[in-house]
Amino acid sequence: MGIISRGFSGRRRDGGEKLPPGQYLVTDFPVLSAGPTPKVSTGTWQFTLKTEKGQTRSWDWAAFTALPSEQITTDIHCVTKWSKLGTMWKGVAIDTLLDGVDTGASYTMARSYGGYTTNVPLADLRAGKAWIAYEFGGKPLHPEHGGPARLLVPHLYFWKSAKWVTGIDLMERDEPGFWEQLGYHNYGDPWREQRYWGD
Ligand SMILES: Nc1nc2c(c(=O)[nH]1)N[C@H]1C(S)=C(S)[C@@H](COP(=O)(O)O)O[C@H]1N2
Ligand SMILES: [Mo]
Repeated sequence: MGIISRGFSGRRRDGGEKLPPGQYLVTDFPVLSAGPTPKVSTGTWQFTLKTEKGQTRSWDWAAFTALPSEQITTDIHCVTKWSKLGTMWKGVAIDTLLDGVDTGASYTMARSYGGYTTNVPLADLRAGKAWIAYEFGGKPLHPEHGGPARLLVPHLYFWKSAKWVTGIDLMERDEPGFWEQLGYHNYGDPWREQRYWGD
């Protein structure tokens, strides 16, 4: 092994670089929404986990924010080519929501207030890889960035991190979500540059 370290936070998947291929660094936090920001108050907010057999578990805001939470520091990568390093979030791990849930599903669909959907394999939401985040930079998540709460799946392109999330459906068969039907890659690994169909 060499002794030269190229990154202060360790090796990345390509062997040291922090930016996946084709990405550039931003220091601001761009807002990318396919439609208007839905008005969702914490008083009416609900999150529902639904299994492939139709069983549901729901939390209101008080119950959700009483769940064990984690601080997450992570890089994020948008398919429009901006990346932001070291973003800081607070949220509930999907593992926590799945604890004790009986499922044989391999796929999921995240559903948002306003109708946005995105599909993610269940394995990509497990093992400390994804959260429902409700704070950014120590403050409540701003509505433009998905507040009250959004899905955070930082190892995939950021369109998979559904803003204003209100549920996750567990599914036996995969289905494309909103952008995935419109030409975005079904999986979306930034390190393999899976931006569009055929990548
Ligand atoms: N509900 C919803 N979630 C969404 C989107 C959207 O339009 N609606 N856009 C996606 C895309 S393409 C990106 S890059 C990120 C942008 O998140 P940001 O606006 O907080 O940067 O949210 C993702 N989640
Ligand atoms: Mo995006």
